[in-house]
Amino acid sequence: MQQAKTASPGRNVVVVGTQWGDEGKGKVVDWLTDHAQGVVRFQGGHNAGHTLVIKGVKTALQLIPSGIMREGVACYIGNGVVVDPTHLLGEIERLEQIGVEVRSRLFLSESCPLIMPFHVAVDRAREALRETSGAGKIGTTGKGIGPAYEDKVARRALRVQDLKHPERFARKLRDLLDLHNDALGGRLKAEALAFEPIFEHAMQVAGQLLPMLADVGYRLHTAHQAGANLLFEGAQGTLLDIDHGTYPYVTSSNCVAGNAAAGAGVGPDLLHYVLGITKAYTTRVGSGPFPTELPMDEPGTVGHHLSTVGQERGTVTGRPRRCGWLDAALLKRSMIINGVSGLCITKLDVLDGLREIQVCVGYELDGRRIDILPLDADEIAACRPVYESFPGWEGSTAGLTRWDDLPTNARRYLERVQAWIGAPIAMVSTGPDREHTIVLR
Ligand code: 2SA
Ligand code: MG
Repeated sequence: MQQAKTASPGRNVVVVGTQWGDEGKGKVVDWLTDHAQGVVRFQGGHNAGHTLVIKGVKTALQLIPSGIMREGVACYIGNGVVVDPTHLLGEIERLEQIGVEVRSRLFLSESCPLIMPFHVAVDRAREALRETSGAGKIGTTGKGIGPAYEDKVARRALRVQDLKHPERFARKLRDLLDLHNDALGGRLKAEALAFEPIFEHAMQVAGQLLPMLADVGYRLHTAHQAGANLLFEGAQGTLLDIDHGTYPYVTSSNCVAGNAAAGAGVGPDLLHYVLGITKAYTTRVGSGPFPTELPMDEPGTVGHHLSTVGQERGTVTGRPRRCGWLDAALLKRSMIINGVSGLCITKLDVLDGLREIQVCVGYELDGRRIDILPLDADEIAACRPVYESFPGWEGSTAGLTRWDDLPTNARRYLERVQAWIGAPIAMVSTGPDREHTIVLR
C-alpha cells in the first residue's frame, strides 16, 4: 500500500472527490497541510462546503482553501475558480472573527471570473422555472455558479482584474446587465437588477480585495521551485464534473484531477500524486441518477442509518443528502478519469453497527451485465445494481488510528473494495477530527 503523506520537498498532491462531492475532502486537505506550504483551489466556487473539525471546533469553508486553518500556510485561489467578491470578503471576515489571519497569505488570481448578483438571480429563476414547467430541477446550490461559467466561456465575463479598472468594469457590467436583465425580465419572469447598487458595491469590495490579487500560476511555480509542497484542493466530485459527470445533473466546472493544472495555472508536471477521496458509502445532493440510492425515511433502515449517523446534510444549503451503498463500478470509472495514485476512505465509522454491508460491483442494463458506470445519464438511471454482500462488524471504528486495530471484517471489506476499483488505499478516516486518521504505508 502506498503512503499519502508527502515528506520530501516539492512533492505536490491533488485531492479530488471520487463520487458526487462531500466525501470529506476538507478534513483530509487540512490533515495533509501538516506537510504543505501552499493549498490551491482550482475550480468551483462557494458552492463547495468543506467542513473541518479542529479540536472539536467546526469550521465550514466555501471558497477559501482549507489550508487557511494552519498558521503560515499560503492559500491560493486559482483562475479556474469563479469568485463572488462579496462572499469572499464575508468569508475572510468570519475567519478573522475567530482569530485566523487571512489577508497576508491569501492570493487571488487576477483571472478568476466574477460571480455577480445577476448570476445568482438567473440561477435561481431558472431552477424555479424548471420546477414549474415540469422539466425538473438540477438542484443547484443557487450561488450563481453555472451562469458565471457561461459568461466565462462566452468570453464576456467580468474578471477579478477588472476590479482594478473602474471604467472598464462599468462598461462590461452594463453589457452583462443588459443581457441578463433581458432574460430575467422576460422568459425567467424575475426582477431585473439595477446598475448603480451593483457597481458601487463592487467598487467598495474591490478596495479590500485588490491587495490580495496575484499572478497565482507564477507564484506556485516559484514556490514549487523553492521546495514548497503544494496541495491542490478539489471541490465537488468526479460525477459532478461538467464533462465526466452525470450530465446535465452536474456542476459547471471540471472537478477531475487533470484540471488542477489548468485551473491553477501550472503545468501537469507539477501534479505528483492524486489522492482520491471516497466515502465508505455514497451520497449526492441535487437531482440526477444514483443507482445505489436507498430510501431514507423509515427509521431502522440502512438509508435512515447512513443519513442520520453520517449527518448527511449539505454544508452550504442544509439540504438532506441522498444516501446509498458504496458503488465500486462507479469508482472504477472515477479511478481511471483521475489517475488516482492512492485512496482515502472516509466515514468508515458510519458503517459501524450494520449487520450486513453491500457493495455494488456492476449493473444490469438492458439485459446485459456491465462492470463500469455508463456515460449517459439516462442509461445510468436504467442501471440495476448488482451487489456483493459482506458481514458487518462488531464494535466501533470511530477514532481509530491504526489499521491493525480495525475489526477483521472492516479490513476485509476495505481490501475487497481496493481490489475491485484498482487503486491502493493510502488512508482511512475514522472520524471528523484531524487526529481520527489511519495512515497506511
Ligand atoms: P451548482 O450550484 O451549479 O454547482 O449545482 C450543480 C450540481 O452540483 C452539485 N453540487 C454539490 N454537490 C455536493 N456538495 C456540494 N457542496 C455543498 C456541500 C452543497 C450543499 O459541500 O454540502 O451545501 O448543498 C455541491 N456544490 C454543487 C449540486 O447539488 C447540483 O447537483
Ligand atoms: Mg461539501
